[in-house]
Amino acid sequence: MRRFLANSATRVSSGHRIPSRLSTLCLALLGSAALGMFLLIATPVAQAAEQRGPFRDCAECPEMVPVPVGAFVMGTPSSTATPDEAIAGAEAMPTVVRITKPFALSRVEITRAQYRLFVADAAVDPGTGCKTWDPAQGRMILSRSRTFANPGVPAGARNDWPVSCVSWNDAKAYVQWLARKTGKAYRLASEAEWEYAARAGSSTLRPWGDAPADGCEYANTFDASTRAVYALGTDFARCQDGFADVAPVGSLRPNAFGLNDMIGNVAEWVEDCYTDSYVNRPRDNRAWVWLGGCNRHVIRGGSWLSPPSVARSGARDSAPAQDRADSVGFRIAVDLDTRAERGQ
Ligand SMILES: [Ca+2]
Ligand SMILES: [Ca+2]
Repeated sequence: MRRFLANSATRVSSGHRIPSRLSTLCLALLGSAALGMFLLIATPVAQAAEQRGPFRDCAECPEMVPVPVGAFVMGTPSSTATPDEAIAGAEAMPTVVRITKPFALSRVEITRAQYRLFVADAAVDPGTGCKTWDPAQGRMILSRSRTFANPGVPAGARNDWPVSCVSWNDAKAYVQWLARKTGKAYRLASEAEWEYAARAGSSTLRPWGDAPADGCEYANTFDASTRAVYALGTDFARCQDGFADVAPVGSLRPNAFGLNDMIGNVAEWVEDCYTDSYVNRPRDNRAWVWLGGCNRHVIRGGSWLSPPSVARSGARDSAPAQDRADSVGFRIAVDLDTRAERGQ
């Protein structure tokens, strides 16, 4: 795999630059409705880690974007929801989280080409069986012959489509392989890191604001473009994102942290075990995982098939660790403090 590792730590010059300094993050700590109070927290962000721009750890490695450290409110207060967006469960428990450990996220979802490289190099069996959209039945069905290379939607084999039909176990195997190949601390993002990066300083329902109809420049969801082909009975974003189903990664505008497709395209596995509560969850970078593991893991961001009610920064989904679906993929994270410790 000499070619794979041929160009270590490539600086990406054309990517989005993280602002060198954000003056403050004003966070509304929403607490209980009984208290009915807001607490504004001014949190200086931008430490050493985000001074660097996007990078790759090898020529074939995913492009990584440093995320500024800071703090945010994880979850969505019910008061900000519209009548169509019932906020419930853990999401309705806004929790202040401090992201103090520098990390980077892949700018886009892991692509089919990147996943194919892993499958070939690690000589893993990608497995078969994937929940795919069946237009005839108008619902997801389990197709036992589908794989990441043949997920059903979209048909074809473009390398720059996000990989889908990959389980949480598959995503874990990918990051462990990449960590071995590069010697860097690659991993899945924690749920807190994911939401922090998706919000990118925003406290609205979506990174661009509250209105779904304002998001078609930023997110490939169940919009008018998709509804024209997939006649679902669900609500849709009343704008045209231009993609009936999966879009090539990075086709739409990035958020304020320079990350594309956090909302929509394919939904994304994160590290955390799933529970429908934020009570006692970690309030920092850490994933919330159980000793001995767990079966269900969290999925974030919604997909091209997601109506506005779930294509939001704070919305959560989950699935068993072995499940695959053609609307679910992943992106990856890497620790930056480890990089600094190694003098890089
Ligand atoms: Ca769409
Ligand atoms: Ca996504």
